[in-house]
Amino acid sequence: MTADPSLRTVLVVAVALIDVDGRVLIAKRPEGKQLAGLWEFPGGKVEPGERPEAALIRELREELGIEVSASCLSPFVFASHAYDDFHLLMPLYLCRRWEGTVVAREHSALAWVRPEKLADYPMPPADDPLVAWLRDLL
Ligand code: 523
Repeated sequence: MTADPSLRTVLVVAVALIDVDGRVLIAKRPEGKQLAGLWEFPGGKVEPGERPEAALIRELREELGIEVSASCLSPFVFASHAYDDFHLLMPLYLCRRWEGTVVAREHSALAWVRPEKLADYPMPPADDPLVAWLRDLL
């Protein structure tokens, strides 16, 4: 598929938090937001002038109430998807260490899921291809 050059690009950062049992955290997008009801890798938009890792640390604090340090974030793969009105570019980071316990502050639900079970959860199209990459890695 060729990208439509007239679409603006939105940079979003996301993370696969991986617990000691190798399960991955996914979060359900709440009613009223775009793509409501789908399960995503948590994250959000990078603000102008913001470093991607700083954006992810901020989003994880706001959305899940956890503290992550930049040294614990390893870049893994890029997702790229043309939604109807913008093109999403989204690096996925891996993270195995954080402080605090995850709480759904902005999502309607959270789930810790074994990599081979991730495909059972409907996800935004940008996140879908990441599942196979994670399954191969974990
Ligand atoms: N996605 C997406 N997958 C994914 C995320 C975190 C986001 O496809 N794992 C899409 C969903 C939205 C756009 O990226 O169309 C922005 O994500 P959003 O709304 O979670 O970013 P926020 O929270 O920074 O945006 P505001 O609600 O506008 O503050």
